[in-house]
Amino acid sequence: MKKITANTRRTLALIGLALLLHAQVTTAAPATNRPTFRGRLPQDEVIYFVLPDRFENGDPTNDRGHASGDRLRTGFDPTSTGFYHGGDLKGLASKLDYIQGLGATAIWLTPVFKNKTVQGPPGKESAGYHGYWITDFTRVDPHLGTDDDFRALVDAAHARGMKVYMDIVVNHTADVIHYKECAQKYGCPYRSIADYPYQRRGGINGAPINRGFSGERDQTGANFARLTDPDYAYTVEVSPSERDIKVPAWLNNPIYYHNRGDSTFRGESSTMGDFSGLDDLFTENPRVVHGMIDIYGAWIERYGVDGFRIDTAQHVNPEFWQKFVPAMLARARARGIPNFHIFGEVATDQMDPAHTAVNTRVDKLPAVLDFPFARAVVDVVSGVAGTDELAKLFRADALYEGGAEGALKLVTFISNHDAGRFPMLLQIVASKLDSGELLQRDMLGYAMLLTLRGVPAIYYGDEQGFVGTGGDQQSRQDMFASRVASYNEEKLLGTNSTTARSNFDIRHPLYREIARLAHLRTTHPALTRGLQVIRFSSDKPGLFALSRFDPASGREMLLLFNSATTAIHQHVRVETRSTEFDQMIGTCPQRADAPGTVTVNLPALGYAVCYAH
Ligand SMILES: [Ca+2]
Ligand SMILES: [Ca+2]
Ligand SMILES: [Ca+2]
Repeated sequence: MKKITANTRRTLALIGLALLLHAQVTTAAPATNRPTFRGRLPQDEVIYFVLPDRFENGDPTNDRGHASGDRLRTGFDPTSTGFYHGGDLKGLASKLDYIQGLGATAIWLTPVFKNKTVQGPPGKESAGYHGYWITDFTRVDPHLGTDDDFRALVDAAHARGMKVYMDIVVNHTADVIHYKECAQKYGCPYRSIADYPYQRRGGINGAPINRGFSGERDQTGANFARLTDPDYAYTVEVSPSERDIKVPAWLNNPIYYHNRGDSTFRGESSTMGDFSGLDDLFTENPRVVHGMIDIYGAWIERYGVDGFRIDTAQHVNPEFWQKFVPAMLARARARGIPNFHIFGEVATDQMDPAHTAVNTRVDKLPAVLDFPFARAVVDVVSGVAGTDELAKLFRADALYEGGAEGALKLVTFISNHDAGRFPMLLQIVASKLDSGELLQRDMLGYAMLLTLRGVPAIYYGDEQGFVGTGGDQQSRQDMFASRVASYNEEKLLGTNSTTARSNFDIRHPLYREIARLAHLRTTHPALTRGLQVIRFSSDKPGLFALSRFDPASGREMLLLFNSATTAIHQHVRVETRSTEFDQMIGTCPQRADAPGTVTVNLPALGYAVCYAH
């Protein structure tokens, strides 16, 4: 315990020094002998994931995106969960101390590109505060600030050795294209290729069009030159006021979209359907492939960002990623970024690693967000599953490209902006947890996230005890003083504060515990780069024990978690060379009882990190 406190204090002192003398410190990087940020591998990072609109307002003059009128024009309504609240890039840049103090080394922020301000049918409108409804892919949304604000954020992060990961979208743009057959309707059913072939207008009995186009599987320019009429499934319509709204200009041509109606997220529609009306790009067309490579390559070149999180990656055809990913990595290398990270969103609410692994094998995505990890940790920490579920998850690392070594680059999380926050998810599967026990289980979940394999992503606000009442808008609370009544009614964990006040409290028990775990992780390669060996799991709540190994020295880091509400006292196998242990976190066995075995004592819902020497 003492040792960790000393380490943490030293790290904080170094950060302070870096603030004063950052030029010298970042170029010399002396005392720690750790690589500079460009030299760190993806698995060396701890990511902080943030929605800038909900984080900090650094410039009240941009809250309405320089538009005027009511919220349907400006998008601004800080009392509504579905509209802009005023947070921006300047605000985020002003809180880098807070984020770095939490132990995060990289920031992933939701898309910064200019969005369609408001969309949705009358009475069901909401705003693009989350960034996923892009119209202009080449510039920053005016609600979030300017291109210069983004550059200042990236430069400030880099100056203190932190990375910035952009959130990008290639699957769709904002909802600008509509279908005549669905006018005035909310939703538009998917029309399949079998029922609506490309070479007939509006169904198999329609007029011949697109003569000679053989379909999306021949992804050559010659084949796509024969696709000239977009009205094979629906009659495409664009409002005159929005005909030129998209940038670059080629995006305004409906021929570059699938135009088959809403995805059911099954079969053919999974890659060719519109995501709730969002215009689904024809990503098989080589013009679209080159266009997207140009768009996102330019962001790497202009700002020197460190990685991309790819939205809705599983809804784009694999051939697209097979071309796009190597192109992005090449642009990054040319820009002096050798360890550019790319991780795709392949969402599932199941503990199904086969589902997510496919996108690393077939699409060749370097990594994906580890949704099965989130499922397993919720199930195990809530007590509805035995600790076997985690053992089963890690056994399946063999399915990913690169196997267990490749799985080190998966981005793990337990909360996010779509599914919701971890303590809320615990309450759904295991109701009637009082707030004390919920806080304990929350910390147990964070201890797993920050010590197990993968690159941990902390969802902003979790460290302030935000819980939320659901996913999506219900899980996107403000860090600055909120005016949303439903947020402000929530009971936060570990504090008497509410979201009606600004919550950047570095003394919050969750902030302090996450910081302790994150600093431990980033100062011990066993926890960032070390492979895992499972020591004990069972089909009931209780002990989950495993070891990770420093890749250089082979030193064993023993990780112990208790998901039961009773104490644990049992023997656990270790390496025979691991005869004594340093107590990094929690209560550790001091020495082996006999070669290759230790006695583990853990309190209810406790955890420990023990380093052999
Ligand atoms: Ca603002
Ligand atoms: Ca649309
Ligand atoms: Ca698609």
